[in-house]
Amino acid sequence: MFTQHRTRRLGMALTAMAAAAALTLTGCASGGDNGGGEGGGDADLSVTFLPKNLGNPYFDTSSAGGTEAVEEFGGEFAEVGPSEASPTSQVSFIQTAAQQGVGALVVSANDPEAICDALDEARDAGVKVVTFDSDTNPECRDLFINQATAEGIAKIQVDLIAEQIGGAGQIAILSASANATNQNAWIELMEEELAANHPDIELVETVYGDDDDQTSFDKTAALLQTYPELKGIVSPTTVGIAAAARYLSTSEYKGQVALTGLGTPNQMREYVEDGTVTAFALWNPADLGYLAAYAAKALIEGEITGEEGDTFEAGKLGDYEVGPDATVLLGDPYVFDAENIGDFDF
Ligand code: RAM
Repeated sequence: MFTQHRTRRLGMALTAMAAAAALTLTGCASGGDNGGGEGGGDADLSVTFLPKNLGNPYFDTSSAGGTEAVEEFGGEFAEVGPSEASPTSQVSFIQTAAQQGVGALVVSANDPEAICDALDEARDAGVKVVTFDSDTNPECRDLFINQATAEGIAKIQVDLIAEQIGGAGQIAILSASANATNQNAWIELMEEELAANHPDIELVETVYGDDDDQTSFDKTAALLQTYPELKGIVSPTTVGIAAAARYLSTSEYKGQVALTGLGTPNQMREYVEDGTVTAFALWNPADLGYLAAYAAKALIEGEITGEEGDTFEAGKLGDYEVGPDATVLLGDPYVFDAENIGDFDF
C-alpha cells in the first residue's frame, strides 16, 4: 500500500512538472501540424478544452496536460472559456467551436443540463464531446473522464475532517457553484457517509463560493460568524479551499477550525507549512487533461465510440477501458500533508 502510494506520488510529481514546463514553453493555445502527426491520417485532430472558467490553476494544469497529449499525437490544441463558472456561460464557446468544426470539445460542465442543447448541436455538426472533471447528463456527451469515483472522493474528505475534529462537532461545506455536477455529487455522498458513519458530526450548512476567490473568502468569513461553534470546513473545490485557508490563516480561528477538502499543492503549500491546514486531497489534474485529450483522439479517429469495453491507448498513462455509462476512470484520489507536499509542483 505504502509502496504503491510512493510510486504514484513520484509519477504525479514528475508528470505535473513536465506538464507545467510544456505550458510555459507553448502557451495555452498551440498545436502541431494538424493531421501530419503519427496516426493522424485524415482525421481532424483539433481538440478544444473548455474548463468551467479561466484563471483557475486547477484548469491551467489540466490544460497543460491536454496540451502535452495533443502535441504528442500531432493535433491542434486550443483552450477557451468564460471568466465566470455560471450555468450558461459556456454555451457561446460551444457554439463557436461547432462553427469552427473542431474535431473534439473537452468540457468540464458548470451545469449538467444547461449546455446540453449546445452540445447536441455540436455533435450533430460532427464534433466529438468529451466531458472531464464535471459531467453533463450522460446523453449529452460521448464520454466522461472521471478523476476518481465520486464515492472515493466523498469518503476521503469525510475521513479527513472526521480525523481533524476528533469525530464530533459542527462542520460546514464551502462548495463551488450551486449547479456544479461534480461538487453536487460529492456533497450528496458526503452527507450519506456522515449520516452512516459519523453520528456526532453535524453538517450545519453548505454555502457556495462559485469557484470565485473573493466570493469564497467572504463566504468563509460569514460561516465563521454565523456558527461560533464550528469545528471544521470541508471545501471540495480548489478555489474554495485556497480562499478559506487564506482567510483562516490570519484569523483567530487558525488552528482552531479545521479545513480540508480538495486543493492543489501549490496553492495550499503555505497553509500547510503555517499550520492552518493539516491534510487535503486531490488527483493529478495534468493527468486528467492528458487522458481526456487521448480519449478525444480515439473518438475522432473512430477507434472507440464510448461503448462499455472499448479500449484506447493514452500515451505515457497506458491503456484505458471504457466502463459503464461511457465513463473512463483516471484513478484514486491522493492525500497531501506536511510530509509529502514538497514533492509536488502543480
Ligand atoms: C475546482 C473546480 C473543479 C474541481 C476542483 C476540485 O478547481 O471546481 O471542477 O474538480 O476544484
